[in-house]
Amino acid sequence: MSTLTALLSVSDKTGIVEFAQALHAQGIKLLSTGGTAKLLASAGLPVTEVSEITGFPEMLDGRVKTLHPRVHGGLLARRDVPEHMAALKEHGIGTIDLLIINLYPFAQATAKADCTLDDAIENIDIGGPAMLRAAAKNWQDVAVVIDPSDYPQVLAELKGQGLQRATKFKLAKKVFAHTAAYDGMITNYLTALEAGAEEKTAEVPVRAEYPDVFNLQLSKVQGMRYGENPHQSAAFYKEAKPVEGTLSQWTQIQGKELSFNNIADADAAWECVKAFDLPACVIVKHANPCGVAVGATLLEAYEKALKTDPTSAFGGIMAFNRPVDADVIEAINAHKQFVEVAMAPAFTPAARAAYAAKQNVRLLEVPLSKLSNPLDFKRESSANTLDFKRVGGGMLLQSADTIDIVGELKVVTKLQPTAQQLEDLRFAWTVARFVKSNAIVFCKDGMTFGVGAGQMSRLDSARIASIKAQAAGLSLAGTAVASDAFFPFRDGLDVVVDAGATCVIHPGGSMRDEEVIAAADERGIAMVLTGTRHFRH
Ligand code: 93A
Repeated sequence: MSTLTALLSVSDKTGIVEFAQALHAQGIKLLSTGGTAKLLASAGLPVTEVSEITGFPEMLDGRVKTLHPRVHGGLLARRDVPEHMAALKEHGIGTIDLLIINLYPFAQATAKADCTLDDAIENIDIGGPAMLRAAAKNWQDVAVVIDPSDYPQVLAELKGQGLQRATKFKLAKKVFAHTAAYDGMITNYLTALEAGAEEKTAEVPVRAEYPDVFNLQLSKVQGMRYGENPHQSAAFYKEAKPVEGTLSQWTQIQGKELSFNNIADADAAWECVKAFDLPACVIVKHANPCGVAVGATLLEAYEKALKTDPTSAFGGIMAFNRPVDADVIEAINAHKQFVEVAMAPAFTPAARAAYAAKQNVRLLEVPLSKLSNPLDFKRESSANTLDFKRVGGGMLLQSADTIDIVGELKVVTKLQPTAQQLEDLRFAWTVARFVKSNAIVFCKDGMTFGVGAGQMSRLDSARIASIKAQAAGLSLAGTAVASDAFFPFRDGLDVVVDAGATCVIHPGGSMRDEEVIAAADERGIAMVLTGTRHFRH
């Protein structure tokens, strides 16, 4: 077989020397652009600069490096078409069989606060995508690697029977997804620029309104048998660079394939359980927590969380914020609680063994963050940064609701909450953030006592929460209540106080705040305002 040629041209040079060394060891000829060539040469690799084969120096500040028939001819010529090969021969052009590229870092450049329009424009890669698309178009003859995670497979195949057709096709598909996303990113950035950005001088930073969105590069992880309902088709996509500690980094250690609803509910449970520092357990049904508790141990947290609403917890999705040991699994089994998905940063071997008989239960390990000690994780840093909502013919985009309380809590009643009540109120408030609006959450001693979710009236949510607590045999006497938004009238407050609540936390800000606060004084309870609202639709 004749010698293969690889062209390497990368902005992010991580791992490129090692990869090039491995290619060289396979007898592959190395061709490269300025900066990449310099790095490879300094590592002692024999490398030919693209400018040597084009006979042109890199010009226009590097804007024209590889845009040349000697490069594109070598990429695009079909090896099975004699006329193509004859043309290469006639013009003295060699084939390029492997292309390793990553593009100018447009996303990183535009994410910087001091990025000017000129900086953004200079970070638009032209030659890279042109080569990528050429190689991907000619995928049968050229292997094109855009993603370093593909390096090992490419090397393994080169060392074995040569690059497989299926692999080359897969690599080409990735390229078109990548260049499409790259161009989409540029379009989005330019479209979202503040008015008049083009008039600003080169020194003045220009900002797109939502720079973070441009970092989202999604790739398909799995198709699903169906979506929310059996007649809907569905797939799960993962971000190229997900925030540490978010769901998509799961490893499934047992159980059936995750369904659309499993993943949606698992996300709700995981985001909620991460909000607690103490050992915590969250049970979710239909995207709402139906039991949340903290305890000295996970076992205690689980037993408490289950008590909130054991009926709804059946078939629930459970999340824990500490490694789960066998005692928790044994307790789940003792309660005969059927679980769809259980997730934690880890399941000990004993915990796995305790669940081994129930192979249909899906167990997911999700790293809380890269920190070795799960207790060290930072609440706010491990949440998604963006939220999307699909609407007819468009999409709503917002920064995620990741903050718990901004600033200080404000006590507005004559009665001050006790230290214990304040703790219960904070716990209730944290839970309420993860309950669909209108949310009313009764809590006590680090445990939910009643959750009213997703009602069109706050009053109904309050009623439902107390009905559910009664159904679970829980007394609401002395509970703390959180409401995700203010009480528009005193009626909602009266319902929770009638049910037994002795302190309430809510954002405040209603036109009738005074009336509601007077009602709290009249009923002899403590009321605390957060100033922050947590609608969740
Ligand atoms: O400026 S470009 O748009 N014009 C080109 O002809 C070209 N060829 C490769 N950008 C070009 N590249 C890009 O240069 C690659 O996509 C890669 O990101 C980068 C590598 O440059 P260097 O090897 O000099 O560090």
